[in-house]
Amino acid sequence: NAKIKVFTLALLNKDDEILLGLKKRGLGEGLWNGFGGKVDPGEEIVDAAVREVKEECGLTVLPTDMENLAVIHFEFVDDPVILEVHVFKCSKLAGVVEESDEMSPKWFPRDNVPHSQMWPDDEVWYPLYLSGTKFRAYFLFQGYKTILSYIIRDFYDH
Ligand code: 8OG
Repeated sequence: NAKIKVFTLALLNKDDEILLGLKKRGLGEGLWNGFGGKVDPGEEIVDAAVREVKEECGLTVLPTDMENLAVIHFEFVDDPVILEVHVFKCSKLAGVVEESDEMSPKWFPRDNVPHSQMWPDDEVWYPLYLSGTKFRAYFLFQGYKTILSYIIRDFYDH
């Protein structure tokens, strides 16, 4: 009787750079990450991704410009809640980057992001993002820092 909570995560590119935000509160506080959050009841996942980008860094993106790069499931030992994170890639950005209550945004070279201050699983799948390889993944965590096991497979394998 696991309960699935659906989240979005947007990786925003401009030339050879990626925009990351330093999370100021909540889950992942103190870590650099893409922009995203919980999908509201009845909301399309891609629309939630677009909304969260606007709320967290001020940029405007279009649903049609969001490429669904990955779906990642996270399970935490002794926690019945499974996180299902839909990862989108977008390189058509409009507007001006602004700090929000939740995130302090900063551009990084795409091939030089601060992995020691990011979720530990990111280092595992980031190369797939860099090479544009769509994937599905599952990570089993103990707490928020230790990965006990993981599986990565092709996006189109079922
Ligand atoms: O609403 P809130 O900001 O708390 O949503 C959490 C965000 O963090 C959401 O965008 C999904 C994202 N997220 C996780 N786990 C992981 C993870 O292991 N790696 C990365 N990169 N993002 C994650 O919830």
